[in-house]
Amino acid sequence: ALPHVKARCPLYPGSKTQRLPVPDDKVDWNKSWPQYNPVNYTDPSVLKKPVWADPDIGNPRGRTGVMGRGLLGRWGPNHAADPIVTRWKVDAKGAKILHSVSKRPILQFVSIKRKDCGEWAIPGGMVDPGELVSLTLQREFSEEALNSLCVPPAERGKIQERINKLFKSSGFQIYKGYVDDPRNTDNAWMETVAVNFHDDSGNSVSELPLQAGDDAGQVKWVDVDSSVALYASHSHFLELVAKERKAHW
Ligand code: RP5
Ligand code: MG
Ligand code: MG
Repeated sequence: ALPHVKARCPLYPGSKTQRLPVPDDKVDWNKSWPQYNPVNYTDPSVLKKPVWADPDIGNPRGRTGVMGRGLLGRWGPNHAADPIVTRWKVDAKGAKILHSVSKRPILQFVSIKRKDCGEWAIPGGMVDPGELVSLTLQREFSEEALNSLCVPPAERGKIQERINKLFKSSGFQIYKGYVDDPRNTDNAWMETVAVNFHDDSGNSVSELPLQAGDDAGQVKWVDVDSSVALYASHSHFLELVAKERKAHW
């Protein structure tokens, strides 16, 4: 293809903005040009946020020190969903155990150890194009905490039934928005919908055999407590769950 010419016109249309002159041999992105520092320009009419214009592409929380998309596929928000599956910590007789300091019942949540960084996390994942978030929540939990991708078809039905039951039950949306994720850049960042599915009686998902799968290396029930270090903003999501359920934090 011919290198564009009009897209390099010295004066940007409808403005007094001068483009940085780009020589013919530097048009190709593959040609190294470390000093390339183009003018940043958005017309005031676009900045006024008309319905047809995108919101500002910049990271809504501020600078991150990296431009481009890093590990993230999408410019702007990259959408994920986080299923927070909880139960009460009980003794051998099934009675709730109270925390010695806060005197509140202790929640436990299904946690996975991420293969990418080794940190413990909620078994969340990216929303596929066109996928309903409700399905993402169930699919990611099944893949990462139940290893559904590797369960033989014969056993799949029974587990799926249990899971359907829990995830059909009213999940409680605990958080929606920006995630403080280490992969974020100035131009691409994680956003999530975190939903709490609580097995109050301890007889639905609590009885499922946990098995790590996909991008999870380990899986286990972890006590919900402010001292547990977790990936990205996940500790904050659990704090919201604990407050909502009047549990120990
Ligand atoms: C976090 O990354 C989200 O809260 C979610 O848990 C996770 C989604 O990314 P992958 O697990 O697919 O890498 O920001
Ligand atoms: Mg996943
Ligand atoms: Mg994941």
